[in-house]
Amino acid sequence: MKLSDFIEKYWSFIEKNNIDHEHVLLALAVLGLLIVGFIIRAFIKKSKLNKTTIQKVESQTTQKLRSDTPQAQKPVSPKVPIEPVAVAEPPISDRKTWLSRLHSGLSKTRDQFANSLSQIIQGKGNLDSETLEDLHEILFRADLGVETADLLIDDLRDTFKGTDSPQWEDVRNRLKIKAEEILSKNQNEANFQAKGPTVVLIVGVNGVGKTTSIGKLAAQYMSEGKSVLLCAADTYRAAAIEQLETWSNRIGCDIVKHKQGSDPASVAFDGVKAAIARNVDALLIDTAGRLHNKKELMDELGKIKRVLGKDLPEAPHETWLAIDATTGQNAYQQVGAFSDVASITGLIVTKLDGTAKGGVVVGVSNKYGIPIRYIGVGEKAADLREFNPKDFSASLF
Ligand SMILES: Nc1nc2c(ncn2[C@@H]2O[C@H](COP(=O)(O)OP(=O)(O)OP(=O)(O)O)[C@@H](O)[C@H]2O)c(=O)[nH]1
Ligand SMILES: [Mg+2]
Repeated sequence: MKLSDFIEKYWSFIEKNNIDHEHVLLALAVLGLLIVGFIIRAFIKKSKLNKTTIQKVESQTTQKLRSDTPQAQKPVSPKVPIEPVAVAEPPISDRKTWLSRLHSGLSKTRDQFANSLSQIIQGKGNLDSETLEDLHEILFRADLGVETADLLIDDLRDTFKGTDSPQWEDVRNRLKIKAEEILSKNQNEANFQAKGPTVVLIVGVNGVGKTTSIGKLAAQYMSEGKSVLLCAADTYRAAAIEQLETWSNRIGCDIVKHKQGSDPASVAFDGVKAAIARNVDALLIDTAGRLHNKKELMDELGKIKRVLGKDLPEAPHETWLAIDATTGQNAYQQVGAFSDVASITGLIVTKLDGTAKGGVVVGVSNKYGIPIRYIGVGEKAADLREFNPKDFSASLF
């Protein structure tokens, strides 16, 4: 039908039935709007469908990629409790800085080993008894002590038995592995209290680095968010109290002190009382340097220890002996003598940066079975760090 015919028919129908034109036009407009509405709705639905399909495909692809990698992991059920990370690893840049400090701190010891050992091994057919004897002497000279040098040499003999012309690098790597094994077997967790103060008593002979180690430790603990109280129980040496006070001001922690010449046991007693009252995390007690062969000074240490336990029965929770690596063989005698009177629970080995006698760390650990808690490779606060057998052995040889 032509459009003109349709319009003609429409007019005749309208006029015949007496219908209002405006009503018809309104009905047509509503119908048109409805049709347009339907078209728009259909269009939106289609585009949503497309989006969901894209997302579905994307997630399938990601899942496939994950399952293709070797570290593929199943999704963890939300019902499974997530274990808290026990020990926060230091940031990578911080760890890198420490490793380079450790490496350069131990350079004197390492260079001595490297020069002497490589000279001995170079050009030798195998590790015969004469070569092993020479190696033994070098280890002994680096203050590893006879027993520990014996252990390392026996291990080299077994490892390289029948090996023709062993490479210096292989011998060195074997020494690293064995030293790490010796050190690791004596390590344990320090007895830090989950609740209430942990009391740490620091002892040692004169000038080994007790007070500076306490300052460095306090700075570290505080940076980890722990509250720290210092206790100046070295009432003997002139300016010892001021030295600790300077640290407390520098790092912003409190200090318990009496006058110079007062009874160190009574300062320690007050220190524990204050630590309990203020509920600090750590009480670090500095003591006077005492020669290990002076009986009355060693007896005084026994008295300090007894007093600490009066208000806090388990205190001191840790007793750390500071030894100076530069003193070499003398450090062995100090560990023996202090262990007899004060049951030492850990060692702080300082001044590893100034010596070629870094072997003392392995030797003392092996001989006395006491864990190494911290090592110092310089005078800055960041130069004292928790001991790690693997890192240490890797830098030693
Ligand atoms: N190079 C180096 N020096 C250190 C290290 N640890 C401590 N010292 C220095 O050793 C010196 C003695 O340190 P102190 O902390 O006073 O030693 P101390 O054991 O408290 O001494 P007394 O209280 O007199 O018995 C200071 O000059 C420290 O800076 C270290 O790891 N490396
Ligand atoms: Mg001191």
